[in-house]
Amino acid sequence: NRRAVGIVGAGPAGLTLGNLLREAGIPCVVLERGTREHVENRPRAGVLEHRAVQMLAAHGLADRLLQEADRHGSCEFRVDGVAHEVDYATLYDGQTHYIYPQQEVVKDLARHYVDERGGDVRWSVSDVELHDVETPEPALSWTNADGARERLECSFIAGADGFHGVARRSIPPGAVQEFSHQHGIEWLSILAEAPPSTHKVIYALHPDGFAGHMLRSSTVSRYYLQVPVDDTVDNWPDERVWTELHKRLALKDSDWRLNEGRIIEKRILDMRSHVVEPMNHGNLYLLGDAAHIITPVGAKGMNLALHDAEVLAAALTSYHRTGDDSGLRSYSEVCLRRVWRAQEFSQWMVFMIHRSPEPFLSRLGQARLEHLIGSRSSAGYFAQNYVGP
Ligand code: FAS
Repeated sequence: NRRAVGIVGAGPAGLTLGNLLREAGIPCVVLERGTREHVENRPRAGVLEHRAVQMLAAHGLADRLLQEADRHGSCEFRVDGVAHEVDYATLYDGQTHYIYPQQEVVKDLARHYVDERGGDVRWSVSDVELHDVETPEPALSWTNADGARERLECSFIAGADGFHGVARRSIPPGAVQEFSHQHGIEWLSILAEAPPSTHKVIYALHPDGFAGHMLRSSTVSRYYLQVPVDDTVDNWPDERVWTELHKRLALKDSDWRLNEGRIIEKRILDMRSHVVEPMNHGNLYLLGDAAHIITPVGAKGMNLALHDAEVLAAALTSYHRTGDDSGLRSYSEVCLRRVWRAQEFSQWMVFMIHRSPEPFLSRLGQARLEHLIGSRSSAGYFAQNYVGP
């Protein structure tokens, strides 16, 4: 029997790749350390780029998303209590963002892959190991949910197991270059059962720091608060969170109010970027967070994962069908071009919406924001990168 593509990780990257390979008739098996219930209920990202939705729809994976997702064409920069709206859809051929929680994307991907296409996922595995990735006969071994050791002879291995996964760590030191950058910013990420307070994303700049009002659904909202580097969640009881959010998001001369609700998640996000080059080693291909980490500022993480999966699926399909390996040889270069562009945009945003501890840099960031608000060409650059090149 034909060797299968072994996919480690059932997040957006792994399940998209599984669906696309399954659709192309290529045997694949997904290994996931969590339960299906766990991965389908893990709140993370919430914004999908226009092109990512087009890709999912082209493969029959966006049915519920297209029915339920909100579409956003503008966002607001609130500077010292004054609102400035940027209508990025108008500036970018009417393309919009889709607001749809990541766990709903994963739920849909699992439904299509497992329930509708008979795809093979091994849930609740542990001790996954990669073998012989530098040979034409790589393999995966793991301990299954019943405690028995299993092995799969693979044609290729796809490492879609996130930043803390096993795939990247299986690459011998020195075989890839790792770029890492700490942005020197820390966010408190908050998820609350509160209906959106506006129907757009708000980036608020206040003398005491940045605050973000994101959206996830009609009943749940995500917020971000810039906190001192090395701060901890323990310093942020719910009451203090709401006081700070009300203060930083306040709008001058307006009766606008921030909705409150039960806080269901608080976590510290250290704003860092990380990129592995190349994104493959032998017959191991990394995709999604296993290959790159980006700050949530530009809402790029999940979108990059979906793009990697699309490129890798096309390359593997072409190779399995015709033996043409050009897509596999160019995989890393094609993905990294988009990854670095997203990193550059994310850095541009981080610098613009945070007050730097260094006054000179703070003023530069402010000048950048004033240019964005006042200039159509700068807003065009923002729109093109924000909605997704
Ligand atoms: P994932 O991490 O989603 O999936 C990897 C999968 O591999 C997981 O299911 C994991 O259980 C499994 N796995 C790991 N190790 C394994 C092993 N050894 N064996 C088997 N399975 C293993 N991005 C945004 O754009 N906007 C946001 O607002 C945003 N918020 C975020 C908040 C948090 C708290 C986090 C952690 C990330 C956030 N992100 C955000 C980024 C996030 O959305 C990622 O970009 C996205 O999950 C990437 O998808 P995958 O590459 O599939 O990785």
